[in-house]
Amino acid sequence: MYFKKFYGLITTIAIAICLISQSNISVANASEQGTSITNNSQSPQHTLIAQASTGEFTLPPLPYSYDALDEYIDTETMTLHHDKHHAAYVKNLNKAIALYPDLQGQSVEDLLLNLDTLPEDIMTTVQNNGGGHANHTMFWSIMTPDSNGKPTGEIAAAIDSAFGDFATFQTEFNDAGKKRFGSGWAWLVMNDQKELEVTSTANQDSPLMENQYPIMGNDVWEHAYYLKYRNKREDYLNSWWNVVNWDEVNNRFKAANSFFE
Ligand code: MN3
Repeated sequence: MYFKKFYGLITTIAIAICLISQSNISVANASEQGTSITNNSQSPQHTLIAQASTGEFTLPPLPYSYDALDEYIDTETMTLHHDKHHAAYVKNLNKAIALYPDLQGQSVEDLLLNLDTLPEDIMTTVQNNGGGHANHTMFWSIMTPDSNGKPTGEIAAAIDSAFGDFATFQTEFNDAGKKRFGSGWAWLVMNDQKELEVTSTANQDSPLMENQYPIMGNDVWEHAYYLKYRNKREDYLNSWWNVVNWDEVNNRFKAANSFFE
């Protein structure tokens, strides 16, 4: 009996230590991953996507479990999408960067903003895989199982002001995703006039390539939805609003404003 209690206590302590050290690890990774776009150390989520000290980009862990969004995005899709597709973009980006030590230390955002200055033999690889890394890092962060379903805070007012109301914005955003032929993304971006726009890009092209800041984007590659929604991209686009993390979209809206200051 005594030993059972003792053993139980030791297990509890061990689990607690594990949890504490895990949270330390994620904080360490977050700060290692980059410097803040806004220079606001209290907002670690709007960081640039930086290389680790080893000169490599790393696959960020999902900020929730693989099955957290299951009602709208199934567990198998989330697992393959993160662990295989996103991981491949990171791996291929690293392979390209490894050829040019001068590029070590640059963030993904910097690489994408200055694509045309890169060595020609890696330009397309960085466009596709740097874009893939930036787009997916954004994508995981702007989803949550605890979505409140509609915009809050400053982005709510900015959407109303730019598009009339949330429903009109949703329709425009969904249309951008629906009409994207083949693979790509639907976006809400801020342009360099600090105006909000709905756009769409092909493949893994980032809005940063057009000097637009990606505030939120939905992945309309078939790999993002086909297992659950099959060919019905429109159903996926409509469902996706149930998992949007408006707190993080607000963080990105602030980062967008700082980006063009
Ligand atoms: Mn994808």
